[in-house]
Amino acid sequence: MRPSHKVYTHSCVCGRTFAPLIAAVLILGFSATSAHAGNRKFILFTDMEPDDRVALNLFAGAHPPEEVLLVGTTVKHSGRKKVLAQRLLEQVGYKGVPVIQGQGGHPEVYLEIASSKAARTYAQEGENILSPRELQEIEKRPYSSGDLESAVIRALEKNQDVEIVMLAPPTDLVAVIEKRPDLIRKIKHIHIMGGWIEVPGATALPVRRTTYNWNMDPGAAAKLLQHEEIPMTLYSSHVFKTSFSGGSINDKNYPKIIDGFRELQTELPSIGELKTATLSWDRHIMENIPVLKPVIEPFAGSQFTPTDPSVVLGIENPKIIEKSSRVSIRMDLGDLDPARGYSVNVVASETSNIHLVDKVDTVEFESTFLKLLKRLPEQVRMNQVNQHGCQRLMNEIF
Ligand SMILES: [Ca+2]
Repeated sequence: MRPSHKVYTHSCVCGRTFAPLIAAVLILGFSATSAHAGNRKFILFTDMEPDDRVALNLFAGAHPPEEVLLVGTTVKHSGRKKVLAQRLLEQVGYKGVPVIQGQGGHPEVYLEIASSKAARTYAQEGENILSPRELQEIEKRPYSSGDLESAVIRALEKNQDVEIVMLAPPTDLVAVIEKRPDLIRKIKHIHIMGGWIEVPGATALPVRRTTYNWNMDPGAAAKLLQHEEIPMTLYSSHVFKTSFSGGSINDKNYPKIIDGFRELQTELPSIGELKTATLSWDRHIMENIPVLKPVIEPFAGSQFTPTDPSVVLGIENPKIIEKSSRVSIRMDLGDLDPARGYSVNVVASETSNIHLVDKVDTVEFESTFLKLLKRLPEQVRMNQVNQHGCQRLMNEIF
């Protein structure tokens, strides 16, 4: 019996009234999920952009809900992101997983960097997914909250060997680490998307400039990277430029993946709404960066970047990482190119526990992706059996 069973049965809201039924459902659910369920414990951080929707769907195809301690939303209107994340998680059978709002802010509080302007100013998140009235009501709520910081502290206090899946800027995690450095030992691994691209410099050597996740909170990113004692796997933007031509997954380069999504669109609401979210995002990018229109338009609504999904695929199958190296990374917060981002210095270091992914095996990437997509409907059904049987109480999880 997995340890998580104990936690799960203890936290049933409705256990007394429907105990025999719940017991039967749980047994069914657990025997069904045990084929590929371990007792891993994850905390996920998301900004709910379309590629995070892809990543969260894939994650739900690989992990039963009892492996997820909580999901935190961060960046910009993190309250709206919380509502959208809750909706998505319910659709994939993660209803009992707490979704907690983290740090955010109005777009103007973030640093003005030209390369991240389109993403910074995207305000139509949730259109055609939530009703205009719901969106209006949500808009009045606070953009930012300290709830996520407190929830992560409680989760780390009460658990060991926690794996962090960081699909967004590390603002809230770094706040936790600064306040409670004693909790660092509870973190087993950080799987993180962030990094830089390589741009031509004054000399023959390219200059590394930070990309969106780090540009949205450069201070937090710089601090996290100093914690070389924490095992991390870093998926940096520059790798995807070289491993994937054009940096996008679409009908032309990965038709089987896009077909896989098409097949699930009507069956799974989480995939149907992924298309809606992607279309809204693509339209915004085309309006704001007209030069990208010819590239985006042919695949509008049916494409995404492989970065955040790769973090989840790498957890499921480390073989997608063809090559990695131990590195020390220092961001120079005094050297900002307002068109791109901060300069980054990367050196090999045998004593650092930061593993930088140098190359993605695109064959493994595609086969793992397709495997998880294929598994998703059945795993969602199994997740739902668990979630109907038992809604976890937040206090008892933490
Ligand atoms: Ca993201």
